[in-house]
Order: sequence, then C-alpha cells, then structure tokens
Amino acid sequence: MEDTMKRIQSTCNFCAIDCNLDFCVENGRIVRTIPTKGYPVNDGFSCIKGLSLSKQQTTVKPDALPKIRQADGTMKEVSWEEGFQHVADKLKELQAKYGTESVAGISTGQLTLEEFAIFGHVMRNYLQTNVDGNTRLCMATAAVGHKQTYGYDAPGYTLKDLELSDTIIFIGANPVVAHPIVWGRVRQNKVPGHKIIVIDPRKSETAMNADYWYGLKPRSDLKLMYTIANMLIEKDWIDHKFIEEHTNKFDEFAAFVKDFTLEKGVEATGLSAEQITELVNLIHNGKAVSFWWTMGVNQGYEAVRTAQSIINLALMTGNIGKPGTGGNSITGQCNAMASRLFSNTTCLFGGGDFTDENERARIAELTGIDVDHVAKKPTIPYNMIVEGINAGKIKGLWILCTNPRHSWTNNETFAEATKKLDLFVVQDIYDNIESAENATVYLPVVPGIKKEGTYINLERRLSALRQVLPRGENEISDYECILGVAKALGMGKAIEKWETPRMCFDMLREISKGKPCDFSGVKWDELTGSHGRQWPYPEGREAEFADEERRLYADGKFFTPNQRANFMFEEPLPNPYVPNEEFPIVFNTGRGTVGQWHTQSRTKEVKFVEDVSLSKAYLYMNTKQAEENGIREMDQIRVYSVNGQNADFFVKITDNVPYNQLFAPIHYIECNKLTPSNYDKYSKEPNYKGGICRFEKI
Ligand SMILES: Nc1nc2c(c(=O)[nH]1)N[C@H]1C(S)=C(S)[C@@H](COP(=O)(O)OP(=O)(O)OC[C@H]3O[C@@H](n4cnc5c(=O)[nH]c(N)nc54)[C@H](O)[C@@H]3O)O[C@H]1N2
Ligand SMILES: Nc1nc2c(c(=O)[nH]1)N[C@H]1C(S)=C(S)[C@@H](COP(=O)(O)OP(=O)(O)OC[C@H]3O[C@@H](n4cnc5c(=O)[nH]c(N)nc54)[C@H](O)[C@@H]3O)O[C@H]1N2
Ligand code: SF4
Ligand SMILES: [Mo]
Repeated sequence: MEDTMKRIQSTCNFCAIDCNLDFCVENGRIVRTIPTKGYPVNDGFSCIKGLSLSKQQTTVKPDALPKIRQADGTMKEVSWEEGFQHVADKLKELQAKYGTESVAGISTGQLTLEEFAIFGHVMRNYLQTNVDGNTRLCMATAAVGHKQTYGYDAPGYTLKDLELSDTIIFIGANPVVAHPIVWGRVRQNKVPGHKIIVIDPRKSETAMNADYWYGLKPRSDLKLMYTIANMLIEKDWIDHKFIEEHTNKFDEFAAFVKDFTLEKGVEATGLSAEQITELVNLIHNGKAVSFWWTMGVNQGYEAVRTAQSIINLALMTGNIGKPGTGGNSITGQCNAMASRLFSNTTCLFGGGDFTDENERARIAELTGIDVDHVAKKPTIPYNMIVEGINAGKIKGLWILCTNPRHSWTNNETFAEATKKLDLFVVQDIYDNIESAENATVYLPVVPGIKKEGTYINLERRLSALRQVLPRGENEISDYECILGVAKALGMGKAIEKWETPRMCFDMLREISKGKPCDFSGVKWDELTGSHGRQWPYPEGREAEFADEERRLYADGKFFTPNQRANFMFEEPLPNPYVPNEEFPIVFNTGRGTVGQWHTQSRTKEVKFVEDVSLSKAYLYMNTKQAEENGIREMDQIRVYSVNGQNADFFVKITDNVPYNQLFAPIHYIECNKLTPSNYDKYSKEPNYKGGICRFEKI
C-alpha cells in the first residue's frame, strides 16, 4: 500500500496564513490530509477548512465545459476553443463599438501569483482596460497606508513575532475565528506575563479569550489612537532616538495630537478615563509591543488614517523592526499579498509606478509586449466599475474567483449591474454561485488541488501550490483559461513568454529584481515541498537571507526617498452614519465561524459546517435589546437599513454584542443587501462595518 500512496505537499487556499498540508493520494484520490510538520507557519496544525480541501473531489463537477447563454436564455455547453473565441470576439467587439474601457475585470486575492499576473497582462496591458480585485474589499486600506507610511506596500512582521511579543494588541481583528493559526501562535507565546489586548466594539471570540477587552464605540478608533499618542507624548514615553533617526514629520504630528485630550477621548470612544490610561500604561510597560489590525480597521470611512494611526504608535515607541513588535496588518485571503503587488491593477508588476518610463520599458522587454501596450495608469476602483456598468458605460465584465453579487457592498447594485451587461463572464469552480445567475458565459475551472502556482502569505512568504490530483480530459486551470482567451485575442508575440505558470514565475522573479519584494532567489523546484521563502530573497545573496523567519525594518530603514517612515495623520472626519432617531442601531458585519468562508459557495467543502450552521441568515442581538422588543432566541426580525433596503434575519441573543448594535455574519447574502455604498476616500475600501439600521419583529 505504501508503494502506491503518494504524499504531496501543497498550500491551503482559504485564508492568508497559507498553511502547508501533506495530501496523501491513492488511486487518484486524496485519502488523508496532514498539516505539514516543521513548516514554519503551521507546523503540524491547521483549521478545519484546510483539512476539508479534499471534499473538492466530490463537490466540484468533474470534466465540465464552458457554457454560453443562448438567445432563448438557456445556457449551452461548448468546447473550450469555442468558449475562448466567444469571449475574445466579444471583448474586441465591445471595445471597438464603445471604447477601450467599456470592458473590465474583477479579480480576487484567491488565485495564484501567476494567474493574477497573466490576467493583468491580458486585460491591463494588452486590452488597456480596468481590472480591480476583491482585495479592494479587504486589503486596499493597508496597501495604501503602507505605501504612504513606509514608501512601499511592505508589511514587516513575521509570524514568530506573535510568540515574542509581551504586549499583543488586536484592533478590529478576530483571529480566533478568522485566523486560527495566528491565535495558535499567540498560544505558543512563552514570554512570562505577556498580555493579550483586544480593541473591538463587540466582545468577539478573541476578546473573550484576551486579558483585556476595550469595547469602544464603533468607528472611534482613530480618535482613540490620537488620544493615546498624545498621552504617550505628554508623559514622554516615546523613543526619541528612533523618532529622530528614522521618521519624518514627528513634530507636526505631536503638535496635531495635542488637541486629543483624555477628556475628548473618553467622549469619543465611550471608554472610561481609567480604561484609556490603563491602555497607555500597558503600551508603555511593554518591552516588545505589537499591534495587529484587520477588517475592523480596514473597512471604514477613514480607514487609511486609522491604520496609519496604529503604525504611528509603533513608530513613536520604537516598536518596529524588533522581535515581537510592529504595527501589523493581518491579511485576509490566501494570496492577497500577491494580488497587491503582481496583478498590474494599482501598480505595475512588482510595485512599480505606471508613469516610470524606465520601468515600463523593462516590463515591456521582460513580458514580451510592446511598450505602449504596458498599462499607463492605475485601474479605476471597484465601485467605479460597478457604477460604470449601471451608468451604461461599461458593457463587458469578466469576473474570476469572486462572488460580488453576494460580497459587494449594497449588493443589489451589483445585481442590477449584471442585467445591463452585453458580456458577463463568470469563471469559477461552482456554477451555482449567486453571481452566475445572469452570466452570459460561464467558464468552469479546476480547484486548487488540481493546479499549480505560487502563493504569498501575510508575512511575505512564498509557498508552493502543487497539483495534488490528476485532471480529467476537459479540465483546465484559471491560468490556462486566461491563456486560451489571450491566444484567441490574437496576442501573438505578446503572450509567447507566458506559456506555463513556471515560465510566468521565472519572468516575475526577474521583474522583482532590485525591488523591495525581490524574490529572484526563489526557484520553482526549490519551493516545492519546502518551508516557503519570505521576500526579499534576492538571487546571489541567498546566504544573507537564509533565516526562515525574517522581519523587515530591523535597520530602521524604510522605502521612502529618505528611508524614513512618515507619520501620517489628518483631522478625523465626521461619521457619515451616526445612529439617529430613524436608524438608531449600528449594523456591524464580519466572520461568523471558523468553518464558514465568505459567500459560502465553498462551505460545501466543509462537511461540518453544513451539519452545524444555519442555512438562513441570522444576526446577533444584545440580550437587553431583545427583551425590550419581546424577541426570543431564533425569532425573526426585519432590518431596515440606511441604504433603503431591508432584509429578514433570525436572531441569536448574546451579551457579547452591545446594546444598539447588531452583528451580522457576512456568509448570508442578506448581510450586504444592507451595507451602504460608502468608502474610504484614499483606499476606496467599503465602510462595511459602519452602516446603521432599525428593526421590527416579524
Ligand atoms: N472562518 C473564516 N476565516 C476567514 C474568512 C472567512 O470568511 N471565514 N475570511 C478571511 C478574510 S478574506 C479576511 S479579510 C479575514 C478578516 O478577519 P477579521 O477582520 O478578523 O474578521 P471580521 O469578523 O471581518 O472583523 C473583525 C472584527 O472587527 C470588529 N469591528 C467592527 N467595527 C469595528 C470598529 O469600529 N472598531 C474596531 N476596533 N473593531 C471593529 C468586528 O466586531 C469584528 O470582531 O478573515 C479571513 N479568515
Ligand atoms: N459586509 C461585509 N462584506 C464583506 C466583508 C465584510 O467584512 N463585511 N468582507 C469582504 C472581504 S474582506 C472579502 S475578501 C470579500 C470576499 O468576497 P468574495 O471574493 O466574493 O467571496 P468568496 O466566497 O471567497 O468568493 C470566491 C469565489 O471563488 C470561487 N473559487 C474558489 N476556488 C477557485 C479557483 O481556483 N478558481 C476560480 N476561478 N474560482 C474559485 C468560489 O467558488 C467563490 O465563488 O468579501 C467582502 N465582503
Ligand atoms: S483556512 Fe487558513 S488557518 Fe485554516 S488551514 Fe487554511 S490557511 Fe490554515
Ligand atoms: Mo478579505
């Protein structure tokens, strides 16, 4: 039996941890999944989602063919060649008729590095049009924040920092549910007396397991951080040497925060003076303080400045670049890091500037395309793509590996958009996703266990996705699907260097040379079955970067022109959705359980979830609020949102959600029916957690 059993190491393609797993394959079937022992990220552990990946063997339809919508409304199966040609012809036809930017794409943070790159090459370079990703819904805030503060989108930490920190502060992050391995690493922390602190309006699963919970008013984080900064400065609990040598604009920042007194902080946040003072003391007393934020920060109307206000605290206390420190953004999807740097959407491949002529020439040369076909400007953001369709300016849309009919904010606006499209290509592993309802073309591709490529996790670690299972006759990957359309478009020479993911990987290694994300020293074969590799890892200097768990900024040098980090700050904006008489309740949203993934198209991969979770939308309500309204566990309510929509939810009663707040898991389409069209002004990330509403018992 041992002889026929193969053991293949690959990467989990759910969350940004990128756990490695050993898949035991016998007769073309996965018979066992074992989290890879010794892998620096997850060392023998994983969550239920990774362990359930083998379910794709039965849930994804084998040997599926593309489908094209017919005049009578039915979908007809066609060959791959026909499918490619249809998409290519339609794209060209629409561009000829309505202009270059009349077609667009929406990509994801869940494909491989190579797949982002080829999609960005075809759509952004060759077709000269717009592609945004669901990364906009998730990491755009952190990406913009990093760029302005550090000079490059470079999160500096390594997961080991969770074990080395004596003061771990989670802000708008719920790793017990959303990043179980982050929480696992916190549990490995052996620093005597280390403290875990959670800042979240809701007593989340993480807050329940922390030493301190600060349940601030929703959307008051920016004022809290400025208040803390002011108090640290007043007490002179700051690192003058670090500030002097490694930062810009501290004096302006200090003058700016002077106005953020403790009294005002109390009023803004609803925390007591004692609580804020305690938090300031905790930060001061820590020897290695680390701040970790996720969507409670990124998804807001002043999110970029809030993220930066957290980094400011790390900078001013010298808690950066040293073991157990940092102002650290936790990434969401398995490959959001690669989509941020290599999708050719908001920067040229590798983080370059669209207006940099030298860089454009280099990209042209390396990718084999004419220089005036290299993308000339950043993409228009997601919201403008959806608005563009609804305004009749965008006629063709190609979405892949994302389900915006469900996940997009104020999602009825997306539903409306899908009806107006002449060409609507949906490329997915499941044909029954909500977004496919009005598709004119459906492209069925294989799931992660049947393809190969590269992922980059939250701590900048490249890791190998390797084909675990053989493919059926008609089965192709996202990479091959995009390549097929590229050829049908007649890209010719411009696509010759892109024949395989491996060729693409080598091209991107070359492109990355000399950049902060330089991974030219990472070889495809060496990555297979390895411990992964964090960037930077430049070719020829491998020995210098041999350490398996590395952090950036140890030398206090950043990527700005003068190598200093910028203090970034701005007067807080008025909250666009202050609870009022008509809508007295905050509509908070987020992850429900460890086993549920986003829009739940993949939940059928996790058997356990089907068994235990509700099939209908529910939300959490405070006990007192429920009592006052005569609502019992699992009664139904109708929620009316500020965006003009309403939807029905079952109620789960809890003390962990404060009075006048509701918490709706995002895994039900009703959730985003109620979220508003409102964005951070720099990152254009939706203010998903800041809506307001009222409800009535049904
Ligand atoms: N099981 C599971 N795991 C996942 C995912 C999944 O769908 N399911 N998705 C993955 C992805 S793509 C992402 S981006 C991550 C997200 O990971 P997280 O960001 O950790 O998850 P969320 O539940 O969206 O939000 C975190 C917290 O923000 C809080 N919050 C809301 N408003 C505020 C506020 O004003 N201030 C503060 N400080 N906090 C606030 C919420 O109450 C919530 O507890 O999870 C990843 N992991
Ligand atoms: N209210 C509210 N809304 C939110 C959030 C929130 O906190 N609150 N969070 C936002 C965040 S952070 C995120 S990341 C988004 C996520 O939103 P989406 O990206 O829309 O959610 P997913 O369900 O992950 O969609 C991924 C799709 O890819 C498909 N798929 C899986 N593997 C493959 C593959 O290999 N190839 C292809 N082509 N398809 C594949 C799946 O079947 C699924 O349909 O939701 C956002 N929406
Ligand atoms: S979902 Fe995240 S934590 Fe769970 S196995 Fe996959 S990578 Fe690991
Ligand atoms: Mo995300």
